[in-house]
Amino acid sequence: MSQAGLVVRAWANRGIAQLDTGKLAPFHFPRRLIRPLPGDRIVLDAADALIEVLPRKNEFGRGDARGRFRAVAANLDRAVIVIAPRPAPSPDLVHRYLTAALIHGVEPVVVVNKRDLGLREGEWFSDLDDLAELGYRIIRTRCKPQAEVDELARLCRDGISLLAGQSGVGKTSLLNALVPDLDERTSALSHVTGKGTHTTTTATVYPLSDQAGIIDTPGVWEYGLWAMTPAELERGFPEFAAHSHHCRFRNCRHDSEPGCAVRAAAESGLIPASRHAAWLRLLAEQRRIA
Ligand SMILES: Nc1nc2c(ncn2[C@@H]2O[C@H](COP(=O)(O)OP(=O)(O)O)[C@@H](O)[C@H]2O)c(=O)[nH]1
Ligand SMILES: [Mg+2]
Ligand SMILES: [Zn+2]
Repeated sequence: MSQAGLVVRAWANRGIAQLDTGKLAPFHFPRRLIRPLPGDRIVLDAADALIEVLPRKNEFGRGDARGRFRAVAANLDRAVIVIAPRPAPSPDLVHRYLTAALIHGVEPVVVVNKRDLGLREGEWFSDLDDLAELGYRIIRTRCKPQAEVDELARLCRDGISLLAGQSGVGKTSLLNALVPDLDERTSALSHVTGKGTHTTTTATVYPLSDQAGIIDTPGVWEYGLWAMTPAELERGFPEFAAHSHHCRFRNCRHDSEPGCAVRAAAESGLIPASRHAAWLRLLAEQRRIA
């Protein structure tokens, strides 16, 4: 008899699934199958061996040290990009995450945490207004002195949300505020996972309901993109699309080519100059990755 479930954690050739009965089940998988990811829907046999990973609607991931794509999770409904005034975001962090989400067809949401610190956003992250103007969703939260996360909680009620962002911005604190019985879930999970596993570096799904779950991505992420073509990178800048087909050259990189309509749009304020500047930095970064 087979059983269906959701992968909540996977490492080496093992994982933990939340079965549709609600039970947590450890499973193992043969190497010939694709590696299951947190967020995957799977089928196990009666001996808890993996039979099938159901088709994914998307993957979300990052570049490794050699510039190759490494998937972190699957079947996301949104990527929650968490930033805070402390630690301040590195210059292109948000643009990188946005690009990764948009390329994979995952809705990005920028969460500005630690509102209680009272620091003016324009002073520590001047691109935020431009992102709001382009229509990217921005939600402000705080976890201290008491949590204020209602808008984010409402959004996360449906589908799978992945919390991304550099270490220290408050991802785990947000998870605590969003998942009511987090302590019990965490201890149930570590009981099934057993000792000797690097649970502090493994992405984990915390189910909220049949319909929803939140993925925390622990560990220190200096988030980097993977090697990709300029055309792929440009999918991370959808606001260029209305202009780029007026560029003189079909393969225009929107750098210093003559007749570049994207550069002209940035110079005349039709698209934010900060996004064009971010594009040029990520394009240069691609040359280093490749
Ligand atoms: N002042 C303030 N501190 C916060 C807030 N959220 C989290 N922190 C603190 O920031 C630190 C890092 O939080 P944590 O949730 O571990 O961040 P993570 O590394 O992204 O998971 C901890 O000391 C938290 O108490 C907040 O909204 N305001
Ligand atoms: Mg954390
Ligand atoms: Zn151009």
